[in-house]
Amino acid sequence: MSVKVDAQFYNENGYLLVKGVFSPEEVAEMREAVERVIQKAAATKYDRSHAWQGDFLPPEELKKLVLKGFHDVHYHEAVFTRALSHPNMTAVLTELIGPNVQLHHSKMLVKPPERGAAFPMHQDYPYFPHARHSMLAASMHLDDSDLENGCLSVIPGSHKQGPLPHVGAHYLNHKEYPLSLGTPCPAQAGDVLFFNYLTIHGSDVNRSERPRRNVLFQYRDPADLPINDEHVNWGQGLMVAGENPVFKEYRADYKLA
Ligand SMILES: O=C(O)CCC(=O)C(=O)O
Repeated sequence: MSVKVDAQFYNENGYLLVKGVFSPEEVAEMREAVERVIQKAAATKYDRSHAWQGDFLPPEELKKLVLKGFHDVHYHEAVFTRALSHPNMTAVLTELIGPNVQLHHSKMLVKPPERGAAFPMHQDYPYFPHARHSMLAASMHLDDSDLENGCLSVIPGSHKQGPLPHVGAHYLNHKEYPLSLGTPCPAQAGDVLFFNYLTIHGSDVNRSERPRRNVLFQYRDPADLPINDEHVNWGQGLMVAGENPVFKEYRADYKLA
């Protein structure tokens, strides 16, 4: 299976939807793994909703919303390690980032039916700023997603504005950047939406009777160094393509809590 990559579109617009990166069998295996992570967490103190809080929705509505949002899923289930280094993924990543590609982190973002949380418009930059802005997200769809179940929306070309002020380094002023400003990116299970960490993006509440399960990987050029060692994890720096030219000069400073 080979995928079609329009790097010029990505460079101009800051995002690219690539169809059919994963087969229905691979998607089914990952859905099962997502369910296992949720079930395992349910038996621990880590089981809480990760729905974003703020002033972008009325408090009564926010209270009802749920996001199963666990980080570092590739340390829990090997199927995600295979996915993040899948030949179709690296085929796209090397076109968009360059020959050397390094994983930054992984997470799952599961919006349950009827009450799946929203993400107000934001850039990912403030969470893990880097010098050269090579960082991008690859959001892998495990369900068909559309506006009803809270698909991602992006503002095309917004990456060219550079870093913008976020409310408490969290999200953009929602009056200036309502979700309706975005271009919805409906996708099918197995498709991956790639977007730069400066591209403004967000997603609405899942009001449908279907789940919206996405798993997101962030990647960078290893020579694009972080401005500070925020958002690091113990195994950060897995190479998925090419070589790491700065291994001796830089390694994330991770301390066990
Ligand atoms: O999956 C989504 O709908 C949005 C996720 C997102 O924006 C993020 O994790 O930064």
